[in-house]
Amino acid sequence: NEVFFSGIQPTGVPHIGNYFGFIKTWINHQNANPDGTKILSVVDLHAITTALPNASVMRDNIVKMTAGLLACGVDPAKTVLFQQSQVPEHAELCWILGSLQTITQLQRLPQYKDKSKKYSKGQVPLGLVSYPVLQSADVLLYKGTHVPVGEDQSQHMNLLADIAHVFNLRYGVDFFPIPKMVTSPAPRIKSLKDPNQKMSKSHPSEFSRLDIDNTNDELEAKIRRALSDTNPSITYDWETRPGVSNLISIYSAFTDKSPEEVVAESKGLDTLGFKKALIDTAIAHIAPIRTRFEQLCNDEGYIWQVLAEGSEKARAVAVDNLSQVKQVVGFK
Ligand code: AQP
Repeated sequence: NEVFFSGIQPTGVPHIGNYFGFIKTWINHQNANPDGTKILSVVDLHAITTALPNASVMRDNIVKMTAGLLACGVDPAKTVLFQQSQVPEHAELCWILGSLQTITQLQRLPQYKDKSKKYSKGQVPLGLVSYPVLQSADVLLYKGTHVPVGEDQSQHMNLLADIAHVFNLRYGVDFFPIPKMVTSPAPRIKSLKDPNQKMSKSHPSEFSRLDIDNTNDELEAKIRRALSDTNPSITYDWETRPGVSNLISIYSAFTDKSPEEVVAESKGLDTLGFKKALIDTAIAHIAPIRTRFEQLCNDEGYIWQVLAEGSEKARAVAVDNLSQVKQVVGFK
């Protein structure tokens, strides 16, 4: 019995990195497998580990992320789409799994190292350290077998498999399946301003990313200002031309063509000409999503209703599985 589970943080509007790295993979699976179990969470408990927005910003971010997922094609009739904090069993299982983890192992993870850098010594919140344990609890609470995520999550997915294995070993049971990571064929999308960093919702510069609610003018301005170099020709080489290679890889993600095909098609274009072609492609793909997104954001009642119905369905499974976990651990 395959159970697909994944989560996305309500830390802003989804950008094309989220879309190509994760949302599109989810939607393809959702539509190709109408019968399998598919559970997708707006992980608000995770979202407070890096920033503590005030309540109205938090609510707004939950609405925007949910509307973004629906606008991209997540279908609540096929996917259980729910709000993590409304299923308290996530935090309870996180506590149990946290007792099987060492702080040293968690502090070694690259995402922790990266995100903890912005705090001064001694100020890193506990939630940031235990983030991957909560992520593991999210998946295992539903006995997830497959986790579609961007490849930037691979270390966390190794940890998840390890935690499931250690739990089974510690209690001498074959309780949790060992979940498999499902990645998108698209490479990690990099920031438009700094191709050494991934494109990210929480990056302070709007110009570092293309969001699914950007207007045509915004898309044009962002692509025009994206980092390239002084070589006018279009060639794909991450070592020497990371900015241009990122633009080629974004174009290839939009068009489902390989970077080599994109380069061959772009013969004769200079960087500006290529950017113009990318602007047209981005507008053609993003404008219809933006229109749906705006309609959905105008109907907040509908968004909260989708989440409430999803959370009720998710909770029924979570309560049952956590009760079994408690039995295994000896809490009852
Ligand atoms: N640049 C990216 N390229 C490919 N995939 C990406 N993902 C994120 N950025 C890229 C994938 O999107 C999914 C949801 O991510 P998340 O919101 O849970 O957290 P994140 O990875 O931390 O994403 P962001 O955009 O960078 O958010 P903030 O700035 O809030 O931390 C994941 O499957 C991720 O792999």
